[in-house]
Amino acid sequence: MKPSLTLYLAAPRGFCAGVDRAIKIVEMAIEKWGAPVYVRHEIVHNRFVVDGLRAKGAVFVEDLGDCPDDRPVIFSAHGVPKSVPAEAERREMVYVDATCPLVSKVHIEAERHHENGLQMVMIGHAGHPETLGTMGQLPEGEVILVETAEDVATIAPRDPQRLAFITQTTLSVDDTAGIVAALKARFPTIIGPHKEDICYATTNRQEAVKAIADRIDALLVIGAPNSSNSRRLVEVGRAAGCAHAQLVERAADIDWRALEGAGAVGLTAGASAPEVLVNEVIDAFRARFDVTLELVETAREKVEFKVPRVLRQPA
Ligand code: 2E6
Ligand code: F3S
Repeated sequence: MKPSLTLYLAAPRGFCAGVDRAIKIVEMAIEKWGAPVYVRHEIVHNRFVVDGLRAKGAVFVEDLGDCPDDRPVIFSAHGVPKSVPAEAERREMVYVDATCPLVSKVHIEAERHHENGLQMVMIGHAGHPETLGTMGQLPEGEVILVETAEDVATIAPRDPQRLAFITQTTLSVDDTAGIVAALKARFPTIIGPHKEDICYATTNRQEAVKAIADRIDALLVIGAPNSSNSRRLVEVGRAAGCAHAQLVERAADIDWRALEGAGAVGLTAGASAPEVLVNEVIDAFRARFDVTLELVETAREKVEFKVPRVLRQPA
């Protein structure tokens, strides 16, 4: 007899509209131009997605310098510094920008504030491609990065009266509120978005985790170690009181020993994790437990983004 276990499945989970669009862009580019199509950086942070596209003819590189001039190149969903399309244009390359429109919105915000003479503070994670891309919209020194509320005390803006802030789209909603409060306390005239620039998908996936956190003994988040939004889901689960929260890329990564004696487990997936991996994990649970599946839905998402026009036209 298998032990009983309730699996609380969070909704929304998994692919967001920006990820869906970015993957379609690569697939449609291969259909239109044939293989190989180059992709600068993982199109989204998921090995399974990247391997699938590679099998169809995508070639993933970190640097535009590794792409030939005469093949199309796609820029990943996380966005790129301005220098990247500038170089592609200089080399007369065919390129398609798969930057999520909600990241592009932040780029535009930064440019607008810069045109108004404000220096920017960006709340984000150092070295993350989205942060590099967003900071790279403005000249060097125009964007100051802060990662924590403690960082706010240490920055030295040019004119503390003329500042605006922007954020990465995949941050923890609660941690960011603390950083924004610290910025507003130190720089009372700072201008920013209504709350922050965290996207709808990040917000909804964190809310769904909070809704299951007090019913579960453990939380599993399907996502990659380099996926910011997925890692934030693990942190949100822990902050909501779920001591045992694991990030797993797929079923084979599950630490079953840590789940011994668990009667209720929560399951969610980051915005770049495909639903096939969720099903794989559910099947792995069914092989070991007598599973009762409970869907906990905290929001319904209807956001869709169109692919760029160049891919909607015949070759
Ligand atoms: C682009 C922008 C935001 O690491 P991160 O969470 O940013 O990226 P992915 O690829 O895991 O998630 C989708 C995404 C793309 N999020
Ligand atoms: Fe875009 Fe948010 Fe997804 S910024 S790629 S909708 S996680």
